[in-house]
Amino acid sequence: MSTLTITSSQQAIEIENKYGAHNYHPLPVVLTRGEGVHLWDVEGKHYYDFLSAYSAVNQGHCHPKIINALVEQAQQLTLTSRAFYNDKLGAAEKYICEYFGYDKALLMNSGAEAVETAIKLARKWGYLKKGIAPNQAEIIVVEHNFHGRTTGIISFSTDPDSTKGFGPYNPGYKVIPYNDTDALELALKENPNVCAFLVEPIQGEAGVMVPNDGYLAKAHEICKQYNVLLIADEIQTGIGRTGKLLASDYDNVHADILILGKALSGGVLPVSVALANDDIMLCIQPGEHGSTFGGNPLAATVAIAALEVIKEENLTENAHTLGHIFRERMNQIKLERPELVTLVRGRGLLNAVIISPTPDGRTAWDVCVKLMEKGLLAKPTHGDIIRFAPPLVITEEQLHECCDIIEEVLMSF
Ligand code: IF1
Repeated sequence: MSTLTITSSQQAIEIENKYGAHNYHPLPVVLTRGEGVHLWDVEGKHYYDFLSAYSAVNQGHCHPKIINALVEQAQQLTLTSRAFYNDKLGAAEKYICEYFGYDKALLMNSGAEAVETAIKLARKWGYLKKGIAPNQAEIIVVEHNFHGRTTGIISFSTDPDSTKGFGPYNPGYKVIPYNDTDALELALKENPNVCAFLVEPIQGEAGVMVPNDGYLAKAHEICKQYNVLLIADEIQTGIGRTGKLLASDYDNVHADILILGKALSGGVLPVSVALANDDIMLCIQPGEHGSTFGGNPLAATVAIAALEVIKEENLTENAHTLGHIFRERMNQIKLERPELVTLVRGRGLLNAVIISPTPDGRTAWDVCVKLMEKGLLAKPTHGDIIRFAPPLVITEEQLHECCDIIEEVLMSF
């Protein structure tokens, strides 16, 4: 059985179509190399990356410092399981805890695993510390949430594509509107069994839904009033993406449980983490939770390097500054084409542009295909929304070049 060498994009697409599950509908581009904000396809065509693998590549593709850390550790020790200690996990836990201001870290792999970990921590805390009766703990979530794709997590999704045909669903969740603290207060007032409120400080998949200033702060106040934990899912919004280290920082909120993933490794391998203080984290005792690869020395080493890059290269500040420039440029286009570009929103370099279908039925997907032809990669979501999220290493000059491409394409619709 010979190993396959891909020599053309068409060949790659056909092979994937034949042998791969059809759980995605990718843009027809086959990438083979990435560096910083740059991507190249199999035919050598260059693209600017404006998705960053859904904000996993904040540090830019194949960042040399992160790759060097990966390669060096990979030649020394990659996995011990947690049956034994290793010399890298503690260092990473300490670094991450001090970086974000928590007592303890529980490292996992995918974002969904860290979300499930946070749910288990909150429930355990609810039983042991809040005195909720066994198996009665409830968690409040919001409409249009996205927290991952496990059967547990989709149990509280409001997106039919994420839930249809995957039942039965787990009990123990109540959905309220996003950006509505009255609804949250009512939910907590009427139900003493609520252990936590799980929310994205800015909703990514829903289309970069930015809540009112002060929403998260008010929500946290209400949670404290009713002895309920605030769980912030910053897997997509965290680690500099929105122009602050965390999107929660816009409201000066320090969540009781903080969930990170994606850019925690700079897109090099899956690393995620749930962070909490001792009164919550120590509710889970030895043998009650874990994972084969969670906290492996390779992931631990890469996570430290990925977080060092964010600080050393001032990527959070860059995202804040360039985010304003990007939205200004997009709003210029909106002024000229209000019937096509109906809304621009976002924070830092997590932005979305809402595209109305053209009279001849062309949609955000068609815009993204044209952008791809012009050398810029972005992905539509929910039909009419294009998320624009380049790596945070993008320069002002590159940003303007990319805005020129977006402008040229939108003005041609
Ligand atoms: C897909 C979406 C983005 C996330 C937040 C948890 C997770 C994610 C806020 C789970 C993951 C990814 C999943 C990926 C596409 C992408 C995505 F479109 F699905 F919703 F970014 F918006 N919390 N988001 O954004 O983390 O288990 O994937 O590591 O499933 O298609 P994961």
